[in-house]
Amino acid sequence: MNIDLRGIYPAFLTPLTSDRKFNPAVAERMIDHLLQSGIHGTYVAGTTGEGLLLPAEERRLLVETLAHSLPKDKKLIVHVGASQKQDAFKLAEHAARHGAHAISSLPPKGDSSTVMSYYSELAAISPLPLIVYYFPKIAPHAFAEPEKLIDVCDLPNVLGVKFTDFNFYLLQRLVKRGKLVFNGYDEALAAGLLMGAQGGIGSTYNVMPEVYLSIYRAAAQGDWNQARRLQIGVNDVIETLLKYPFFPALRAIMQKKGLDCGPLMSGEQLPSDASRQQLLTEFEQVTQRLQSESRD
Ligand code: MN9
Repeated sequence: MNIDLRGIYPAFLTPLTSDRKFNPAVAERMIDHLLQSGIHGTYVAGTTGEGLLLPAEERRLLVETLAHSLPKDKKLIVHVGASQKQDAFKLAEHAARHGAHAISSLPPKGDSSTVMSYYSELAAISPLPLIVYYFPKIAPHAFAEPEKLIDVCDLPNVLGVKFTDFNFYLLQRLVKRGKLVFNGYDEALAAGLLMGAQGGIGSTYNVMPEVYLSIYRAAAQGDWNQARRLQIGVNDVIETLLKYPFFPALRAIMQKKGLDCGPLMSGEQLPSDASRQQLLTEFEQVTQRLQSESRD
């Protein structure tokens, strides 16, 4: 089986009701909105989608809702990482039963050998190919050295890596080994693509998918000047977003677009209404400039 999973994947913001239950109606509207921009698929229940904080039942409902809403040619990658590995294994089977295209997982807590045995069990059990999640900022001990990541990638049924780091040399080595690499830091998508990444997965893709698609297309055409120009523009937006509590900020922007994702499972919020207003004003100003630049 060789499905083509290359492309641009928003890390789906799990919409919740005011009592913090998964909200399928908003999820359907959100995915329709993202599909209109031409995204290739979505990555659900990861860090951005708060997969680890969602009860298993809600995670399953999220996957079922999106599997049902996505057209045949669009792809669904399901993050199955959980605090108990048995839960991750069950979620992997569930994702396969519902027509997802790949699974992914953050590494478990522990050293490189714990991580290696976890991924080898998960990859063996999973009916779907596995995308390893390399994110040294939040899992600094998972891979003691680059070779450990390469060893995990060489396991059977490991298709690729969600690569959230700025070590582009390592990224390129993974590509050279035939791995599908998704760039993970939105602020460096163009750089990741230049070094061989075949797509990107990102949280800020939710609020400006069209710009990331333009970067992807420019890169595919070898128009690196254009890719860099767009990246520099998009980074002004990211810089603005990172001044605020990040996930609440993304949700405030979606709400402004008419897509109310509700509260976060974590309970994190913007500090005040004034801060929300300030964020929305700054976002508006900085994206207006970007929009005029990104018209291809
Ligand atoms: O890996 C995302 N990471 C998290 C993907 O959500 C924790 C990125 O999209 C970053 O949020 C983004 C901002 O730093 O690049």
